[in-house]
Amino acid sequence: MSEHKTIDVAATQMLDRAKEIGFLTTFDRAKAQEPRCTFGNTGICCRICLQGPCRILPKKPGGNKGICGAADYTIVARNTVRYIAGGAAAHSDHGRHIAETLLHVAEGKLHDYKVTDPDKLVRVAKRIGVETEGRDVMAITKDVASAALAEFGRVDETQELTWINAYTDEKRLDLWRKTTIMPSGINLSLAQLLHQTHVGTDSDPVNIIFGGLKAALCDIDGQHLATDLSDILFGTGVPVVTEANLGAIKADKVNIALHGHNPLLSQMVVNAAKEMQDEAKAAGATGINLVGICCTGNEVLMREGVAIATNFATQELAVMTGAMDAMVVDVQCIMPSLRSAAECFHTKIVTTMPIMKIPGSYHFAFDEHNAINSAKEIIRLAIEAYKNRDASKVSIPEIKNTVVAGFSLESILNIFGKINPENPIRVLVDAIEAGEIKGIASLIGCNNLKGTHDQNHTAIAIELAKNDVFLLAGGCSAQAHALAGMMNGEAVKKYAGEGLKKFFARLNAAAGLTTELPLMFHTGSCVDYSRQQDLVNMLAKEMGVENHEVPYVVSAPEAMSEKAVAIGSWNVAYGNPTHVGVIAPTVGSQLVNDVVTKIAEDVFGGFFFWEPDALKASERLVEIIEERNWKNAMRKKARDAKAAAE
Ligand code: NFS
Ligand code: SF4
Repeated sequence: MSEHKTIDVAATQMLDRAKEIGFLTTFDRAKAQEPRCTFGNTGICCRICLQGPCRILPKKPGGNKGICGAADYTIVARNTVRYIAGGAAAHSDHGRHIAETLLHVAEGKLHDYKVTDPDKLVRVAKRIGVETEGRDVMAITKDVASAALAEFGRVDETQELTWINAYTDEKRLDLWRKTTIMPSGINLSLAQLLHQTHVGTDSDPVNIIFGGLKAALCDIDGQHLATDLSDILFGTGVPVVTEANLGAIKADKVNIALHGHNPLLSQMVVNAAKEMQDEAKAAGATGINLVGICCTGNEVLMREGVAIATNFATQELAVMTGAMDAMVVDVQCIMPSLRSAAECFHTKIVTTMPIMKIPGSYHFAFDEHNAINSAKEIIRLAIEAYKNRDASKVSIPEIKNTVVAGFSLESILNIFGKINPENPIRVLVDAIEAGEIKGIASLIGCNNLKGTHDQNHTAIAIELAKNDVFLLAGGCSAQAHALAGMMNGEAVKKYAGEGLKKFFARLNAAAGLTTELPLMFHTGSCVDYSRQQDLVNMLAKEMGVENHEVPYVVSAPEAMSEKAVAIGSWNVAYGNPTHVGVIAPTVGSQLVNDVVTKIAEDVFGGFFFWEPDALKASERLVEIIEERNWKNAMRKKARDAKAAAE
């Protein structure tokens, strides 16, 4: 644990507050975990069967293997891919929930949801091979939702997942087929992976990793359909201006934080809040103020411009303001400690999903059949809690920054289309080929208190921008930039290199927005990273190169969750160099570590690298981009020379 807890000034103020009232936050708990156990830290502790834990003790006779004989490479590989299984399960189950809801909309069973973006519905339908000509919206919706649900239960191994097939180029698909990582069904691959890693099943580390990559492709499949169907249900993001940081919490309003990942409920709360301002006024407040935390926050930011309160590591600190009346949570990345934080104040923590409860907190079973009323009930709980708010305990840091967000792939292409209407993606390719920008980076992932909160997110963004790298961002990483005041036009002036500045000047002149474009384009929540990959796929096609030749890199400076491992893994399978800012628990086996950091590149063109130092990581990311550009230039030269000779 580093000496400085966070770079966020508002969070620092709230940490002082927590200290005053004697509340131990996640930052204190992170410290309490030091020193870490080396076995666990490097991945060589196995608890897969009840004979364990078995630890690798190389020098002890009989200790260099587990009791069953599993070597370090088997143990490390198994542990790693089980993270992927957990992450892919979380993402795809989120997608399944959305798909089920969309199907029920098509069947006329739900009244509070509708198809908000029929154009996207048609685009998705065409892409996945659903007939659209002359059919009505609900018939198409039903087929699209059914196709999504079919991804989960498919057991015929001669078939393949629909979504990744529809969005990935044939060469990459063939590579996945050849390496046996092409999945047929999501549930099947995840069950198989748990089977494969059961005691006494697979001990071949490479085979285990390929099983893990298969699950990782299920992750992107589940992610992609979650994004597509959420856009269909709630609308596809367009640029919005809002604000971020704890200063977005308002002393005179009923404050409700939307936290977790699933937009099904949070979108309803947004809709209901619009109608319920008077109820809040009747209770003495000036209205209802919604703020977002983690990826539920990103969902409602993208579509509704809801302000960001904070990101993962600092979620408890939103309660410390004393002005948070309710925190409505759904699934994933919600700290169980929120309830004890809430006990120091009047805050109501409201859990809403059957698989996510916190002992002692308030559970309100959210019912999609009665969604708006459910949302209203939840808002009423917040209004009731507001009446119990102790004004003497309110202390909101006066810190907030302007944020420009809402960059779905559609809205990015729409902006490029203002410059080149026939071929929007060409704008990015031209900028790369002219050397105006070097390439593209996605800044993604979580918070991880093995380092200083948000420090490396922002430091890497600054370095890459300085080097003329065009930035996309999502998840808690995007929130880190937003909290720090870097997701706006001012940040372009402050941090962008000369080429990137020129690129932005052209975009701003053409875009016709009422605001300047931000330093990084926020594509949404972590479940939305298919937006990034779709863009890269388009780039590859337009540049006439393969996926792994695009000057594109990914950085997750504070990766934490199992979902992050799954995301990183499919990025590698797609050919993307992927930086992780924490040392991964693969280092306990030289062999496994070499496979994911070196051999992966020979097979897929993508690879992982671990680098906790922001400057070193940035240097390497820029080098990788430059190397790809150089190789592309060489290939072009060779092609031109050949053409001239013919
Ligand atoms: Ni992603 Fe978003 Fe945040 Fe990490 Fe958690 S909220 S889905 S997992 S911590 S970025
Ligand atoms: Fe030990 Fe093998 Fe059981 Fe793992 S699977 S806990 S290495 S006996």
